[in-house]
Amino acid sequence: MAMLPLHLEYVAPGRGGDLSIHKCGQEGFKKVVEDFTSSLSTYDRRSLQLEEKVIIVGDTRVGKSCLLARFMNDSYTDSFESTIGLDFHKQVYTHAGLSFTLCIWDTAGQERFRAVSNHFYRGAQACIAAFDLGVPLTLSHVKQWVDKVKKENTHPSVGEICVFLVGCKSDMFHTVSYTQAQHVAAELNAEYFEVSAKSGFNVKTLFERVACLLFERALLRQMKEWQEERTAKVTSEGDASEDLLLGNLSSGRGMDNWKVVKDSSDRSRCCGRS
Ligand SMILES: Nc1nc2c(ncn2[C@@H]2O[C@H](COP(=O)(O)OP(=O)(O)O)[C@@H](O)[C@H]2O)c(=O)[nH]1
Ligand SMILES: [Mg+2]
Repeated sequence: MAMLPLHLEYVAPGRGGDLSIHKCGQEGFKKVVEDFTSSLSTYDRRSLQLEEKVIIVGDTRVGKSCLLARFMNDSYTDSFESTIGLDFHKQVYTHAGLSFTLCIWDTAGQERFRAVSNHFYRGAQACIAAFDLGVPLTLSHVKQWVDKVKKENTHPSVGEICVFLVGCKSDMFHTVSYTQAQHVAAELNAEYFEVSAKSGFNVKTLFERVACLLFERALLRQMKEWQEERTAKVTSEGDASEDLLLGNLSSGRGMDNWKVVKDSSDRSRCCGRS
């Protein structure tokens, strides 16, 4: 029985590569998803919980909550008042009959470094490290935030966390240049996006990218579990279809085939939170 070739990993610009996880193009990835879903029973498909957690970190007032509000409600207000404590949203996508939940956590007013509870960081698969393009000091604090996120997610089963460096308020005068921010992004092995919650610039693109990467991650983990179960069961000669399925892995960068099915306010059962 062939072993699962899970050498797939997040390849960030700092490591000198294509941003895609795999190299075979979106068609190949679609085929993998379709083969995977068609191999599942209706019961398995319904019970499949593909879910990942992304957290937004960064200094206070850099624009984190406005960014999230723009993404979730397509709205913006200059005097955004967040509730004190952790804030939590989820976005559910479907793709090839599979449902995927992106859980997004915001610190909601607890940005003083020690005030954020460890519960906030744990289990995150991705981190949006935000800074204000008009306040260079907020960029210099980003590494501290990312280090903290990584420190709380060291379990080997979690894998390396995906980091997105995000320059907020791109509609305003920039005192941080694109080159400066790119330099920090490279140090962090992060992808860099400039966004504006006010105008909406790049907000959808950012979250789509996060969702695509985390969907792949969730799916690969599920497939690995699924294959391990099968490997344990099958005692006869290797199953050729498995090799074909896994040999075809590729990245889906865009969300063309995705559909948002709900912006749920149901806060139960998301990324372990109850
Ligand atoms: N011009 C501009 N101002 C923004 C933008 N996003 C946020 N702000 C301003 O920055 C303030 C702080 O934003 P907020 O999202 O609450 O920051 P947080 O503390 O990081 O969550 C807001 O009240 C807005 O006045 C943006 O995209 N453009
Ligand atoms: Mg906030």
